[in-house]
Amino acid sequence: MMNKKLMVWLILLITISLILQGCSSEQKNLKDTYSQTFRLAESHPSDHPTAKADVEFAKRVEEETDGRIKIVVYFDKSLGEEKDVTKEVQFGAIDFSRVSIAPMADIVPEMYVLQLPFLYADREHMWRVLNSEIGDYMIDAAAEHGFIGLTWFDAGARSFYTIDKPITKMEDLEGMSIRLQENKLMQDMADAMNFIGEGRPYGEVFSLLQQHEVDGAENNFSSYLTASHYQVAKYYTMDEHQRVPELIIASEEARASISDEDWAIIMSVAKETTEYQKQLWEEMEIEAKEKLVSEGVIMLEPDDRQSFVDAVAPIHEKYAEEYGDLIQQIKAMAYEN
Ligand code: GTR
Repeated sequence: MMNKKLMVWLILLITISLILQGCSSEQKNLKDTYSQTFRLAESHPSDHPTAKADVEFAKRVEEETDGRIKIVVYFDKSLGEEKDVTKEVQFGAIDFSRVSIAPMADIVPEMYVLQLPFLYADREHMWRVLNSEIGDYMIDAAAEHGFIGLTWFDAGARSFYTIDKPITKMEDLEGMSIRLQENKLMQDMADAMNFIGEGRPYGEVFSLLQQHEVDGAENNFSSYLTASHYQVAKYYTMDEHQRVPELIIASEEARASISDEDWAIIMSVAKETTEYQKQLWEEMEIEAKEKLVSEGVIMLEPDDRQSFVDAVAPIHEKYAEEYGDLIQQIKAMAYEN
C-alpha cells in the first residue's frame, strides 16, 4: 500500500501539472486570438487601381495569417501628403505605405536613377529592371535609410496635361508652369525642358489647376482621372516622358514587431499582390483612357517625340557622373536578350 505521504505528494504533483496544462492551453488560445493592427497610408482614393491593390494586399495578409495581422488602408491622403508620410514611415510613426519613389528619392538618391525621363523603352523594360538585381539593390539602398521595401507596383507612364494651351512640340512647353512631383530630379527635368517646375503636394494639384496657378501638370491616366484633374486640364499629351515605379514600404518598427513567420507571409503576399496590381493597372488604364475621352479630354500625340527625348539628354549625363554604371546597365536591358 502506498504510504500517506507519498499519496499527498502524488496528488499535489498531478494538480500542479493540470494547472500548468491549463495555463499553456490558455496561452495558446491567447496566441490564436492575438492580433496586431497596422496602418497603411495611400494617397489615392479607393477607386484608383493601386488603392484597390492595397486592399487586396491587406485582405490576403489577414487571411493568410489567420487574422493575426490586420492592415487598415487609409485612402486619399488621410494620413498626410506622400512626402510627409514617407518621412513618417522612416521614423516609425506610420507602419506601411504605398508610395511613388519620387518623394523617396531626395532621401534615397539612388532612386533618382529609376525615374530618369525617357529611361525605359517600355513598361516591360521597367519591369525587367525592377525584377533584376538592380531592383534588389534599390530595396537595399532604401533599407539603409530606414525603409523596408516589400514589393514594387506599376504606375504607368506620366504625360503632360494643360488647361489652355495644348502641347504638341517641345517649344510649347517653354515658359509654362507645370506642377511636378517634389524632388530634385523633377526640377532638373523642368530646366532641361525649359518650363517652370512647381514641385507641390499631390493633394494641391486640383486646386492649383482650378485656380489656374499652374498651366498644367503631369501624371498617368488613372491619377489624372481619379483626382479629377481632367475636369480642369483637358489637353492630355501622350508624351510618356517618365515611368516612376512605386513601392509598398514598412517602417523598421513595424517589421520588428512582427514575427518572422508572419513577416514571411506578408512578403509572399506582397509579391503576389504585385502581379494582381499590374493586371489591374493594365485593365484600369484602358478604362480610364476611354472614360477620359468620353468626358471630353483631348488626347494628343507629340509631333516629334524624339525632340523631347533629346531635351533630357543632359539630365542623363548629369546623373551618369555618379550612377553611370547603373544607368548603362538599365539601358542595356531595353530589349530582352
Ligand atoms: C501618382 C502617384 C502618387 C503621387 C502622384 C503625384 O502617379 O501614384 O503616389 O506620387 O502621382 O503626382 O504626386
